[in-house]
Amino acid sequence: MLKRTPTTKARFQLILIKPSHYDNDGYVVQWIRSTMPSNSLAAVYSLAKGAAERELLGPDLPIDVMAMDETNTRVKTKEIARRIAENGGRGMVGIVGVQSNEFPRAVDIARPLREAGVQVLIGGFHVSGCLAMLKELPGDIKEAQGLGVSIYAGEAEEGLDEVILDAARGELRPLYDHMKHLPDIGNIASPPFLPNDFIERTIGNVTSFDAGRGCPFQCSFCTIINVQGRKSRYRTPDSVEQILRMNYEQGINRFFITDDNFARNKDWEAIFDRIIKLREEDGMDVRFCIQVDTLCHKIPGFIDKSRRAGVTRVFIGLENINPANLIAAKKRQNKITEYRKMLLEWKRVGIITYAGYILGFENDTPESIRHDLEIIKKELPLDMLEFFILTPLPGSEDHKVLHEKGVWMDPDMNKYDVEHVVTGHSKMTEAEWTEAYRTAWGIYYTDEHFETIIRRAYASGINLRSLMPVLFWFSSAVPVEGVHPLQWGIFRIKYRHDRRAGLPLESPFVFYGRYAADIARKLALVAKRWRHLKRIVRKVEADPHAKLYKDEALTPVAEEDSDHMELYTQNEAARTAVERERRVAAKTGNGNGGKAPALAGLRTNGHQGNGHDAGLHDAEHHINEQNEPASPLV
Ligand code: B12
Ligand code: SF4
Repeated sequence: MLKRTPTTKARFQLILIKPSHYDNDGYVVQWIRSTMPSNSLAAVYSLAKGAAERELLGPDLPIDVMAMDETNTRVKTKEIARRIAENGGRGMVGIVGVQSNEFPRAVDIARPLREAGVQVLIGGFHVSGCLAMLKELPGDIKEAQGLGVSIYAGEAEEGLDEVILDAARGELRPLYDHMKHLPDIGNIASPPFLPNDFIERTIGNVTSFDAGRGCPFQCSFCTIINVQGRKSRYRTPDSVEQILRMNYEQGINRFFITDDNFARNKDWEAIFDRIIKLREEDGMDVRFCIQVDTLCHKIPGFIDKSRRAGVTRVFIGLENINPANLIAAKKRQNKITEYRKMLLEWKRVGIITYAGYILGFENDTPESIRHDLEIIKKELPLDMLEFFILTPLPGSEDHKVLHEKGVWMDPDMNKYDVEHVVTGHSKMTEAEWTEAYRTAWGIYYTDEHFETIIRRAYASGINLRSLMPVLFWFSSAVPVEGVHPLQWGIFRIKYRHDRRAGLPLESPFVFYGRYAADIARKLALVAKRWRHLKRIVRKVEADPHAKLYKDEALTPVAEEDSDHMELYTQNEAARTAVERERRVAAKTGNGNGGKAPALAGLRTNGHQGNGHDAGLHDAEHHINEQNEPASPLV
C-alpha cells in the first residue's frame, strides 16, 4: 500500500486519463496519432487547471494537473502510482469521459492503481447513463466500487471542486450523484481547453469543444437526452470566443463542435454571428465541423450562416430511410421527404456532408439494407455515409426497456462500441447482422460510387483535395483496420503486456510475428487504396465536362419525385410518409398544386436549385476551396 508520508514539498497530483477500449484480441486500441482530442478530457482538464490556479487546496498544497488520452498515449500505472507516492500519497486519478465500451478498460486501469493505494474516480457516459435510467446500479459499476473506485455521475462543472477537496483529505466517497442537477455552462470561468502539445498527438490541428448540451428530440436509442437532458444549455458567444481565441493563440484553428445537435442549440445564431464577426472582421481563419439533424435546413438562415461561420463539414443523423424504422425508434423528426432538400442545401453552399446510418432497426434484413443503400447511392446527394449497429447503449430508453423486460444483452461492455451485435434481432441472426454491418461499407464505397461522389462534389464546388482524405478515411477504416472511422488513427500501436485482464500474455514470437505481418498488410492496403482514389480524382479533374455533371440525386427537388423515386415508393411505409406530408402541407397551405408539396419545399426556403446550378453557386465563399484541411474530420 502507498504510504501517506506528509512531506513539506508535496503537491497534489491530479491525473486525468481518457481510456480507450480493447480490440477483439483484447489489446488496447491505440495509435501514434488518434483522430481528435477528447472534449470530455478538455472539459475536465480545464476545470482542474482552474482549481489549481485558484489554489483550491490552499497555498501549501499546490495542484499539478496532468492529462492523457489512452488512444494516443500509453498509460503507465506504476509511474502514476510512484508519482503520487513521491508526493506523500497526495493525489488522485480521474478516469474521464468513460463510455460503456471503455468501462472494462477503465476498471483495468483502476485495478493496479487501487492495489497501490491510489484514489481513483470514474466519470462519463456509462456511469451517468446507468444512474439516469436504471433502478439499481449494474454489476460492473458495483464491482468497480468493490475495488474502492469512486463513481461520478453527472457533469463536473459544479462538482469537481468537492471531489478534489475530498481526495485531498483521502476521503473520496463511493458515489457522487449529480444527475438531478444539470449545471449552467453559459459563462463558466474554465471552458474546455487542451494545450497544444496534447493536440499534437492527434491527426490534424483540430480540437473539440461543446457549445451546448441537450437535445429536444426523443430517439429511443439515444443516451444524450437522458444524461444531458432535453433542454438546450449553451455557452455564451463570449465563452465560445474565449475558447476560439485561446486555441487560435496556440495555432489551432479547426474545431469539432461536439453538440450532438448544434441546430437545436438555442443560441446557435448568436454563436454563429460572433464567429462570423471573428472571421470577417477580425480575420480569424477558424473552421468547424458540426453535427445537426435532418430538419436543420428549415431553420431560417442556419445553412447560410454555417457557411459564413466557417463550417466545412457537417455530420447528419440520417439513421435510416425506412419511415417504419424511424417511427419505431421514435425518430419522427426524420422525414424522408426532407432528406434530399436538406442535402441539396448543404451542397448549395459547398459543405461536405457525412451521414450516420444505423443498421438493425426492426424492419431491417440483410436484403433490405442492401436495397436501401442502393437507393441512397442513387437518389441522395450525400458524400460520406458511416454505419453503426443499433445498440442498446446504457443510458438509452432501448437499454432500459430491454433491461426491464429481461431481454438478453451481451454483458461485455467492451462490445458496446456500436460495431458489435449485443442483443437479438427478430429478422436477422447475429451472424447476418454482423455481416450486414461489415458489408455495408463495401456496398456504399464501391469504385463506381467513389466516382459518383467525387463528380457530384466537383460539380457542387467542393474542393476535391479536401474531400479525398475524408473519403479515404471513411471508406478505408473498416476494410483496413477493422475499426470504425471515428476510432481510427495513424499507425496502430500494441503493447504485448497491455492486454485485457483475464487474457493470457502471448509469446513474443506469436505477438510480434502477427503484429509485423499486420503492419505490412495494412501499409500495402492503405497505399493501394490511396493511389486508387487519387486516380479517380484525377480522372474527374481531367474531364472537361465534369463541372456540368448532373444525376438524379443532384436534380432539384420536384413534385414528380414522389412518383418515381424509390426513396418515396419503395414500400408501404415510404408511400404513407409521403401521403402524410402531402396532407400536412395541404392543411398548412405549404402546398404545391396538391401533388407532393412537401417535396417542393426548396421553393419555400427561397432557394431555386442546388449547388451545381451555376446561378446559385457562390464559389468565392466556399470555405472548402481554401487550404486543404489536414484532418479527416474538420
Ligand atoms: C465528441 C464525441 C466523440 C469524439 C471524441 C470523444 C470525446 N469524448 O470527446 C469521437 C469522435 C472520438 C467519439 C468516438 C466514439 N464515440 Co462518442 N461522443 C462524442 C459526443 C458527441 C460528445 C462528447 C462530449 O464532449 N461530451 C460533453 C462532455 C463534457 O460530457 P461527458 O463526456 O459526459 O463529461 C462530463 C461528465 O460525464 C463528467 N465527467 C466525465 N468524466 C469525468 C471524470 C471526473 C474525474 C469527473 C469529476 C467528472 C467527469 O464531467 C464532464 C464535464 O461535464 C458524445 C455525446 C455527448 N453528448 O456527450 C458521444 C458519445 C460519448 N460517444 C459514444 C460512442 C458510442 C462513441 C463510439 C464508440 C462510436 C464509434 N463507433 O465510433 C466511439 C468510441 C471512441 C473510442 N472508444 O475510442 C456514445 C457513448 C454511449 C455510452 N453509453 O457509452 C455517446 C454518448 C454518443 C451516443 N451515441 O450515445 N465520440
Ligand atoms: S436527434 Fe440525436 S441527439 Fe437528439 S435525441 Fe435523437 S439521437 Fe439523440
